[in-house]
Amino acid sequence: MSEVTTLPPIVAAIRESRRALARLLTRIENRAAAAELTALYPFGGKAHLIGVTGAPGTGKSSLVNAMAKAYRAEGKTVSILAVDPTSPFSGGAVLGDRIRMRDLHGDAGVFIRSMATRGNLGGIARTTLDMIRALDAADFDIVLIETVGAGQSEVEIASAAQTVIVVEAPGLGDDVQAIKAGILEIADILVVNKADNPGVESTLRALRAALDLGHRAERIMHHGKLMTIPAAPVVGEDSAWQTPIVQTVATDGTGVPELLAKIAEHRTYLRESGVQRLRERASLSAEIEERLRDLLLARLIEQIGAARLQATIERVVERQIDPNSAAQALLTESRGAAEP
Ligand SMILES: Nc1nc2c(ncn2[C@@H]2O[C@H](COP(=O)(O)OP(=O)(O)OP(=O)(O)O)[C@@H](O)[C@H]2O)c(=O)[nH]1
Ligand SMILES: [Mg+2]
Repeated sequence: MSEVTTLPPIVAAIRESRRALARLLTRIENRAAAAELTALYPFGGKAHLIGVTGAPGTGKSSLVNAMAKAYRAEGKTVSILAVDPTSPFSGGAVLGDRIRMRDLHGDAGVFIRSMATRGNLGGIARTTLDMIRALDAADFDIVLIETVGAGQSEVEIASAAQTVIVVEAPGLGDDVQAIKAGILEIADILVVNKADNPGVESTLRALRAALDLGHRAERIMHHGKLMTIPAAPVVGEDSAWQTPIVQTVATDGTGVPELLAKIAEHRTYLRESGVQRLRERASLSAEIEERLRDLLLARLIEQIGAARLQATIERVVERQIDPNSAAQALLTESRGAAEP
């Protein structure tokens, strides 16, 4: 391909070699890939980013697996990023990978990566964003991001995607898990998986009732903040997206073609309504703000110096000064220190 010669080396490398891609993802996990991320950013934006989240054991890994197979049958390339912030050493990602290795192993059109999570949850969310950007620039048609929907940060990870699928299953308890966890709000598509199990009807009823109560504003979760962005510019009365509920049996692929059809519909909706742009803008602006906050804080702490910071903390502990005055004083002093 003549196009390849014009690509930055890192982009050419990750498009040509899975090993180069894997190594880049490791550097991203280690926060040692700033230059590469800068180089590859302009080459993303083509993949469809699909988040799959839900309570433990609902069948997310099995579903992601079935979706990957169905996309492969359509001739699309697929990458899977499994993030499990709840358990670094057990369950989730590892079990999911085992299922995938059995079903998808040896297919060059599929790339699988699970994220060994470390650090704080906000850091994980940002690393996930960077990894998604790398997979996007590596030119996959589909990027599937799987995470356990157990808390806010997991919700954040899922909503780094363009289309968010919340997976529910009957028989995991008396209540619908997604309603309890508060992740229904971010669902673009709801899946009731394990539709072969008893209790499907009551799960469907509970979800429909919850959806009826929900409002229509576009909401996204980003870096710990639930942001409400303006609803889609409405062309016709019924052009706003109605969250569909799809029933699946991930283990045998039942309902997966219907799910893929809904995902495709959602992508069209995102583009034609302008919602995709709105979401991107909102989440990028939040990301830039957060990065700016981190940079400023690091710079400030450097200017203040560890010793002075420690001394001030001691004074607050001894109640000689209150925390707000302490922060104000440190800021003022750091300004003085920054001047030549
Ligand atoms: N009967 C039935 N079992 C299913 C279905 N989908 C998944 N399972 C089974 O449910 C169990 C959990 O499936 P996983 O795909 O690992 O679920 P998960 O949500 O990824 O689990 P965690 O990553 O641990 O949160 C496995 O034993 C699957 O074989 C389904 O549609 N029907
Ligand atoms: Mg899993």
